[in-house]
Amino acid sequence: MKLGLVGLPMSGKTTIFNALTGSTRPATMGIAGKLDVQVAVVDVPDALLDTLTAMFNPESKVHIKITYSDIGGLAKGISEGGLSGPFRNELAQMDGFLHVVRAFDDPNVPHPEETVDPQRDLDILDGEFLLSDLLIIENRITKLQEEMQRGKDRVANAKELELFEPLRAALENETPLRDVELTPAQRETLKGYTFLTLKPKLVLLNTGDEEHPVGEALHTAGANDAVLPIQGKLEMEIAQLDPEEAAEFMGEYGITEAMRDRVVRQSFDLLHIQTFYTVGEDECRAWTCPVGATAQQAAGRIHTDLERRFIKAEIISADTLIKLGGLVEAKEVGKLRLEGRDYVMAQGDIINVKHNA
Ligand SMILES: Nc1nc2c(ncn2[C@@H]2O[C@H](COP(=O)(O)OP(=O)(O)OP(=O)(O)O)[C@@H](O)[C@H]2O)c(=O)[nH]1
Ligand SMILES: [Mg+2]
Repeated sequence: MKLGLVGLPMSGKTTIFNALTGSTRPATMGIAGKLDVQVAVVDVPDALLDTLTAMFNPESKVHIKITYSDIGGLAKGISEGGLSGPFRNELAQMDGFLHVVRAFDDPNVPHPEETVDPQRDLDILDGEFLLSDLLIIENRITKLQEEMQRGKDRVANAKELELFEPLRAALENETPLRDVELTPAQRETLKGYTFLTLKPKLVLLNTGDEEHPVGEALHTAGANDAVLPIQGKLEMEIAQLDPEEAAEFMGEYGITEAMRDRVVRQSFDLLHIQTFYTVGEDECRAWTCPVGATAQQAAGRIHTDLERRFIKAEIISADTLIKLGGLVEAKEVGKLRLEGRDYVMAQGDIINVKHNA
């Protein structure tokens, strides 16, 4: 899973990147318009996986991984005439955005817009993404109309135009594409375009050391945006402590859950994905699958062969297995279920795929 940190200059992207990844990247001032990317891959902390590993004592333990990219260089006006290729390519690779918005005031930290106004800043960057998508749609519509006039692919082109016209109208009304209702077939057509406003977005409101109630800082966000208030600098300091010190520090500041864990949880929700496990003496591993995925589709996440040759799957929830103490015990009391290909996976299921040779 790839998450991109975006935001206006000096909003705290690099600080939060360090907090999320435990990196110690210096907070140097980026240059507006110059793409600057730093990447780190981190294991998703997972208490259930830890317990399963303690039970099975396998040779290896594999966490779900998240790739965080600190994407510097976005700024006001950058989409005029279209976002440049390197920016779009970078942004297009992301599964979702963590949009950092500055709510902290600090006389030592210059603000590109002079004053602190989180709602304005959120709207500025959202506007840039809307404009960038709009330009792509307008170009496409022009091209489709030209082709139709020449009599090329009339039916297919008419269908695409039918899809794109309302999308253009939505963007002109400042509605991101993620808020437009689309059929699965339409989503499929749009996949090739990597529209930025179609990607899930979590707003990280960087409040600094003070409390800024979300409702006060962001009055129009919230209708469709998920917002997480965080104390960027403090979280970066916590990420650099050892676990014991970190717990003590968090206690002092009344922080009950580290930002890293909150961001992961909310990102999973936003991307509609969930966790499942495979266990054994060789390996205990956490995987992701879309919410609603069937057992056969989950098998495909492990290996395409397992999906093709799928017969049945043994399923038990990790919680139940841990309570019962092991697979043998679970089998004895009939809790290890045999499920067919259409079984819908639940969060925290353990799967053992039975397949054709
Ligand atoms: N007071 C205060 N300062 C912060 C906080 N978070 C970040 N800063 C400071 O704000 C400045 C900018 O932070 P960065 O994390 O570098 O911001 P950025 O968005 O990566 O900036 P660019 O890369 O230039 O776009 C740094 O001096 C940080 O120390 C915070 O929570 N409180
Ligand atoms: Mg930076």
